[in-house]
Formats: sequence, structure tokens, C-alpha cells
Amino acid sequence: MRAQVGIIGAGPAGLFLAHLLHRSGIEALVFESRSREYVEGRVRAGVLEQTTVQLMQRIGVGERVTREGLVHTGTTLALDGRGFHVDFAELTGGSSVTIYGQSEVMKDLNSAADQRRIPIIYEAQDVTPHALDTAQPYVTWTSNGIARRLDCEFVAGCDGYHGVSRRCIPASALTVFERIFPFGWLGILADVPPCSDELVYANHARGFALASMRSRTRSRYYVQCALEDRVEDWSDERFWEEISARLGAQVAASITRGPSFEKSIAPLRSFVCSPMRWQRLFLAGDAAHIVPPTGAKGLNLAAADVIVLADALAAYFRTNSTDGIDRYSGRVLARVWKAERFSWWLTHLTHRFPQMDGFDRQLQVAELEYLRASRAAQAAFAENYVGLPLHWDT
Ligand code: RFL
Ligand code: PHB
Repeated sequence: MRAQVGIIGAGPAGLFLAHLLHRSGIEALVFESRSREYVEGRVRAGVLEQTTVQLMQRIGVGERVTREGLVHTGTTLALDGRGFHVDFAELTGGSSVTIYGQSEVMKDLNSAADQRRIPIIYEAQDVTPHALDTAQPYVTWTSNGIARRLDCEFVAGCDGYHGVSRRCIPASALTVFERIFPFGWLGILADVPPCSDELVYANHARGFALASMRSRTRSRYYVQCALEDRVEDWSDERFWEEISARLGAQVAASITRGPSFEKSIAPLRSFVCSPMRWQRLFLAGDAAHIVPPTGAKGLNLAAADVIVLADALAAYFRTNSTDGIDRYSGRVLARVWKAERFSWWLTHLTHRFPQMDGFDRQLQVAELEYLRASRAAQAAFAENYVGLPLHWDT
């Protein structure tokens, strides 16, 4: 088989890229190791930046997010049960974020891919890129026991943190930056109305808590937990007690409790690999960088990466110019690092660290009190939370 681009991974990065390339008349084939149901069912991100919603609209998959997405023009930060509101719209000149689950994004991307006949091979096994340092790279895989091969001009590694693409780059050509946080997030989904119109991020002496949502009838809640904790350690009852204590009496009074239908623990990590291109391989999304979920940036970064990559590939195929593809990694990483900084900062500001002493705690308190009182501090928070401009070049 032949295509201009082989895309490994049908998560947000892979499918946004496939749609963008399709619009430019570039042929791509997408490989995904999991089933479509699995990818669509994965409960992950919930907050879309305006740039991501605009991308969905631009590629013609924005109808449902525009209709059903909940536009949030601010958020609440709380310290030991005392909250204050940060008004994004007022502080940023009208920006907002949209609450719309990653699984809904994936369903929209997949159904448009069906209509446009964008080829996606689900449950592809042993997907392996080859000859990436030649002008004729290719990808091999197995489907239904049959070994297959795709010849292409470029490979896009959109296969997440555990994918195969990044591992194809020689260690000597790659620098890895990493921080592993000494705790995780336990998240639940429950079909109960959210406790607040907007999200509540809470720093509490017992640990971080977040009240989020998927719709007006579906709530998503998180509490910081120990890395050793198992989901079985957390009955629904224990979870509701803990989140109520951490969010504080005022918010807790508005919590509707109910049975959870999803409960999972995610570790927190900051990770960047640089550069994001090696020869004919481009990395995008979680394959190249991970942020702790505190800043709600992961999916949005994946979308921003492939906007730049698709432009660069379109320019290459249209004019043979390598300028865009040569600048891809540098341009994208400049913005990625700013999101890494913001996510790292917000995680430090809101979580309880095991080795924390009184000094560290007082610094958190002072910084949150400063944020409560200072318009300048709130403006910096809001500007980062709604998403930095896509084209703030280096
Ligand atoms: P994905 O989504 O991991 O997709 C990669 C795909 O590649 C497939 N794959 C392979 N396919 C073929 N061959 C192989 N060898 C393969 N290896 C892997 C995988 O099956 C998968 O389908 O990466 P992508 O596309 O870069 O997208 C990244 C986002 O999914 C991720 O950053 C976000 O979910 C992070 N995230 C959040 N992001 C936000 O923007 N806002 C949020 O509110 C937000 N909340 C979250 C989050 C992530 C969380 N967890 C569980 C990590 C909350 C949580 C709890
Ligand atoms: C979510 O709703 O899943 C969510 C919201 C905000 C975050 C992280 C996750 O910062």
C-alpha cells in the first residue's frame, strides 16, 4: 500500500492530523493498536481551549461541541474551603474554555472520518516504522494475522506516551526531560448534577481536589491520592466523604452524591522529549510530551502540535519547501514548554507533597492569597488556563 503520510495512533493527535491532511488533499493512513470502542470509551480530558474548539469547527466536526459543549468563562480556586473566583473572560478580553469530554471529541472525529473515508486501521498489531532516515520510509503491521506494509514519505508518531514511535529515535539524537510526581489522581464519573456551574480547584491540607463535569447531569470529580492506592481502596462512600472535606463545607453542601460508574487512578508526570522530529519521523501529542492534568493542557497541546505539523506538511507537498517541517519541532516546543511550566506550577500550588514542611505550606498559602487579591496574578493564571496564542513565535 502507499500513502503520503503514515499516522501511528488514532487518539486526538492522530485523528486531528488525519482530518487536517485530508482537507489539504494529502493521503494518510492511520494505524491504531486498540479497538474503536476502546478509544472512544477512554475517559480523559474534559476542558477544551478555544483554539481546540475552533480547530474542530474548521475541520467540520464542530457541530456537536458548539451545541452541547458548556462554555465556562471562569473557575474557582479554593484554599482550605475558602474559594475565590477567577473571571477568564474579563481578565483576557473575552476568552473562555469549553467543557466537552475527550470521548465525545473522539466520536465526532471518527464519525467524520467514516463519512470522508479517511482510512483508519483499528486493532493493528506490531505497528513498526522503518527506514526513517531514508527518503523511502515504510510502516509494517499485522491485521487478522496477515503481515502488511505501507510505503510513505513521512511518519507521524501520534501514539501517546507508551507508543512505539519515540523509541525509534536513537537515544543519542534525543534529550528527555522528566519529573514524576509522588502522587496520583483518583477520578470518578457519576450521573449526578455538578456541584457548581464552573470547575473548582481546591488546595486542602488533606490534599488536592477538583470538581469538574461532563454535562449538566454528569459530574467528574478527582482527589489527589497516594501512588500505592488501588481503586478498590476507595469505596464510593469514602470518595464522597473525602472530596466533601477537601472542597469545603460551602461547595460540599451542593454536592449530589450517587453511584460512580467509572473510577480510575492516573499517575502525574511532566515529560518532554526534544527534538520532536527525527529525519522522516515527526512526534506529536503525548508521544512527545506529558503534562500533569492540573492545567487541563494535554489534549489541547496535541491539537496545537498537529495544526503546526499539518501546515508544514501541506507546504512541503504543495511547494517542496522544507522550511515548515524544519521549523516544526522548535516552534511547537517553545509553546509546549510554556504549558509544561504552567501545569507544573499549578500542580505545585495546589497539591500536598509528602516532604512538605511548614515553610512550603506557608508559601502555597501566600501564593494563593496573592492570587485571590491580585488582578495581575489572576490575569497571568487566566491567560495560561484559556491557552496561550498558537503563534507566539520564539
Ligand atoms: P493518546 O490519546 O494517548 O493517543 C495515542 C493513541 O496511540 C495508540 N497507540 C498505538 N497505535 C498503534 N501502534 C502502537 N504501537 C501504539 N501505541 C499506542 C493508543 O492506543 C492511542 O489510541 O495521545 P494523543 O493523541 O497525543 O492525545 C493526548 C491526550 O489524550 C492527553 O494529553 C489528554 O487525555 C490529557 N488529559 C487532559 N488533557 C486536556 O487537554 N484537558 C483535560 O482536562 C485533561 N484531563 C487528561 C486529563 C489525562 C488524564 N489521564 C488519564 C492521563 C485527565 C486525566 C485523568
Ligand atoms: C476533567 O474534567 O477531566 C478535568 C478538568 C480539569 C482538569 C483536569 C481534568 O484540570
